[in-house]
Amino acid sequence: MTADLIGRLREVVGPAGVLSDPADLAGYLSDWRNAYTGTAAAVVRPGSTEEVAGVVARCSEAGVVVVPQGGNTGLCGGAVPDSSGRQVVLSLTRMRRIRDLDAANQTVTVEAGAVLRSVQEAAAAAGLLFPLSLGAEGSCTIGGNLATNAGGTGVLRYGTMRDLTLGLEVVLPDGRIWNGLRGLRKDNTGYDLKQVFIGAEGTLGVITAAVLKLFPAVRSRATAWAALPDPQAAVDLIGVLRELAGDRLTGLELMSRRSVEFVLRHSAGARDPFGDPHPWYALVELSDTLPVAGLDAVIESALGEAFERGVVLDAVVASSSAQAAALWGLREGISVAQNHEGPSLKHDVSVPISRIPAFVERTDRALEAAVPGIRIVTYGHIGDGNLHYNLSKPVGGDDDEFRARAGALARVIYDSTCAFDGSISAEHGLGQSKREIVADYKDSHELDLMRGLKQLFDPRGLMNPGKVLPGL
Ligand code: FAD
Ligand code: 2HG
Ligand code: ZN
Repeated sequence: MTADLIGRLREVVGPAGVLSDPADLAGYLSDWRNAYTGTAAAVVRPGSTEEVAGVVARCSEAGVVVVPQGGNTGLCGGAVPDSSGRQVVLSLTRMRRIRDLDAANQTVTVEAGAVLRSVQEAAAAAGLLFPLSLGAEGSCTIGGNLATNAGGTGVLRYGTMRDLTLGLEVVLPDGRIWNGLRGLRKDNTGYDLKQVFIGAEGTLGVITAAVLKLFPAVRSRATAWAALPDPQAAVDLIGVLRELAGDRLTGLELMSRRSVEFVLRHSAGARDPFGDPHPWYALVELSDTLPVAGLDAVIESALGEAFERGVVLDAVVASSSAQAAALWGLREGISVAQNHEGPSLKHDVSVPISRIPAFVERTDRALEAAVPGIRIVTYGHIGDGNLHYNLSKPVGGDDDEFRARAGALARVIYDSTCAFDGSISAEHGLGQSKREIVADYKDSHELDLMRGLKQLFDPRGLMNPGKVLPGL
């Protein structure tokens, strides 16, 4: 049956578009962290929407599961097939065209396999901005960004992928093509179907193209690194910056000392901006679409005010774009640096910003009681109330022993998140990693409606099943 299907897929995409030799498949079968590995009957690489539709239709006829995959940078195993060897990975990476850039409408229409950075560059070449920005932007794709409703470091000002999308083109689980590529900022003709596919992690259909919003280019920017005594100071800093810099506040990231220490230890050329260590750090970015002189003065005076109020212990303002990039390197380097310290248990949570200090205090206390010496690596997009509450084993600890505690430690963090009215996945999604546990933290009516949606869109359960919710 598999050989027969592979033959039919080759008719759709040509012989080079179907990989079935195990040596060619390896890169598609494990995730970025090597936390999830599966096997597949084949990897198919279509070059057009019609080819995607042909592949999905052939798989549907054969009753074979399709696992959509973009840049494979996802952090919860959503793009990795199971271990049956019967699933087909559908890689979108050949579909990377910018179909249209409409400067007057401030929109760009791109194919799902376009790498995020290439879309940012296309916008910049037209004197405009596509504002989604994240550490994996050199390899993640627009389709993956949409399917995970990616966030990143510009959400404070521009929102998540949901907020940046006007239209979608989707191949439905039976192979039909839905053309919803509308570039409209106003469209009240019933249910907003594109939003159902965004954040669905490839479980309802394959996104093949999107119309995305563009914005005026940024013409001035100021970046600073501040030392803070505790998370309460970070919350207070948001208040000071909102008061004194208004909408120019574009980015606000929080990092614990341990997160930064990992980067200083493992990233060549990384330097501590201060002589002495401090418990917490904030990375602040202001930007303006006008070439305003004096944005540095705004950030300096806001941080000066924060210093006066006892919120900031020390601060440095970047005096060149190279220095600003070095500060961002300290922040963006944390994921990679943590991988050098053994297994990185990832938890990507959000709570209301005002409750972050109490949340961190309670969660840290509970984690330290559960595993004495555990290394808590807390950092993230505090301006969005989103923290990456990652864990590394105690110094000298055993990798497997630590991995065996993963489920119990996740519960410690999620119970605390729930007690503070938060979400157990702020930006990375559920994928395989949280598909079982989510049922304990989400309203049962909400889960029922989600199951109903899955049943409606994919009654035969052939589109990336077992991601998001179990058994679907
Ligand atoms: P993949 O990993 O290939 O897939 C992710 C999910 O989307 C899977 O469920 C897959 O089935 C589905 N999918 C992919 N393409 C399609 C498609 N065309 N149609 C339907 N479903 C599809 N995420 C953030 O939100 N914010 C961050 O700041 C951030 N920083 C990161 C930093 C690093 C160093 C790394 C490694 C990851 C980071 N991520 C972040 C996570 C990841 O980059 C994002 O989730 C990204 O959006 C995934 O894109 P991708 O193309 O790699 O998707
Ligand atoms: C980030 O903000 C990403 O750096 C990745 O969302 C977080 O690796 C992580 O846990
Ligand atoms: Zn993040």
